[in-house]
Amino acid sequence: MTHDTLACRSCGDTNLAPVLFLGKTPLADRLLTESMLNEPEPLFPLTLHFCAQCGLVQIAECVAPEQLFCEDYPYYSSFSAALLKHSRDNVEELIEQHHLNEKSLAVELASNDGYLLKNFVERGIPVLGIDPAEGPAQAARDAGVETLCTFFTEAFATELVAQGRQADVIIGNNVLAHVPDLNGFVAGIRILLKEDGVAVIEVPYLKDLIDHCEFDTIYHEHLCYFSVTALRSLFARHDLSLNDVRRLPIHGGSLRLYVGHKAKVSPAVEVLLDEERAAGVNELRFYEDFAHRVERIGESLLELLMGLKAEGKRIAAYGAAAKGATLINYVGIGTGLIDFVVDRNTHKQGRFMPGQHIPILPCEALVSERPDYCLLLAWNFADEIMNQQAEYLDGGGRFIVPVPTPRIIHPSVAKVD
Ligand code: JHZ
Repeated sequence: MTHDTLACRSCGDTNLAPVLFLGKTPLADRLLTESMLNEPEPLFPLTLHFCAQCGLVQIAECVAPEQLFCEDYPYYSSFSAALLKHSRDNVEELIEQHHLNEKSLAVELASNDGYLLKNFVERGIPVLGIDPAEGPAQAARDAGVETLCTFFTEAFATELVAQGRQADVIIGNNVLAHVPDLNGFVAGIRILLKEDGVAVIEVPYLKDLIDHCEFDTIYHEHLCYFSVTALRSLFARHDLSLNDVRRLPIHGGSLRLYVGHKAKVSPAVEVLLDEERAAGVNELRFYEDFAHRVERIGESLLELLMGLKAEGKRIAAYGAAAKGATLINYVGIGTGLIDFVVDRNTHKQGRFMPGQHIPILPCEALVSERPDYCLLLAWNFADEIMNQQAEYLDGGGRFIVPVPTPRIIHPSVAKVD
């Protein structure tokens, strides 16, 4: 882990204000095998900081990317139907709007298991996936998506261009937050993108994180947390223009950015910048009660779970998500409260949650074991999961949503905010 002089990953300013300390937590996607349970588990501090100079929020700690993403990375995008649909719709729209054809090239940075690029492949549009995680990269290749297993950097972009590979479209979903050399990564995008190409980038939205107190989305993979204000200045530093932006519900609230060489800025950008100014997103006061709100969620969730346990109820959890690891470790939810976690991702089943060592089972365990309550760690997919778990709900099972306020969801209330 590195943490020499704390400087903003975007503008370099060293005057950063701490806003939240989540204690020392294990790596969120380092799911343990049975034989790892008796080994010491690395713990790293997790501290959120705000840069008043450019508005970027970041964690102070930087765990080596090789340690985070290369060793047995268990996250495979294709296990959520909602995410697959979201990605397909994105691709369809890009093909239409940019008249992509068999002479175009679509590159995805952090292409994972090919969940998105396969849609271009189906339409006969050449693709290139880039992802450092061997397992997901191999799954993408098996699905017919050309994938290079490596990190995307400025130097790598230069190499691709030297080979004659420049992109009409660059997709980068949920990757910008993961990159230690943020400026090098964006410089790479500028190099790889054709003169009239578009970079389409999705990031979880900082304003949603703070407004809905989604503190569990903070973990060591996520180095940065972005506002439109911070993003615009990041791209401008590399002569790229943030031309359009949309707010999307995915992952608890995200931004989709459309970035190009030439400035053609839609009014939506100014609207969001105004909203951020009005809400004070670029000022420290916006973050001042965040730590206190996080603490209250932790206390009230613990109280809720302990109360149910005292009544003799059995509790499980749904989703061995990275955010679930932050939640259970920060709050201190272990095997005394939760019997098991279920997850559809076959690469996660049979493993144990980091820190708390709760076993991960297939989703069928909810019906066969019939826990009275199920803590929804993957709350961002609440609708999809509740629809899929009709049998558990019909049998009297109930879900608990942890954020923004811990509460038991009744089946009639299918929609979760
Ligand atoms: P999910 C991921 O974080 C990974 P995580 C990453 N760190 C990132 O940046 C963010 O997303 C944005 C399972 N599941 O995707 C699949 C079911 O079992 O919310 C996952 O293990 N059944 C790169 O890990 C987990 O839940 C289902 O029906 O916090 C969800 O994890 C569905 C829909 C999901 O994100």
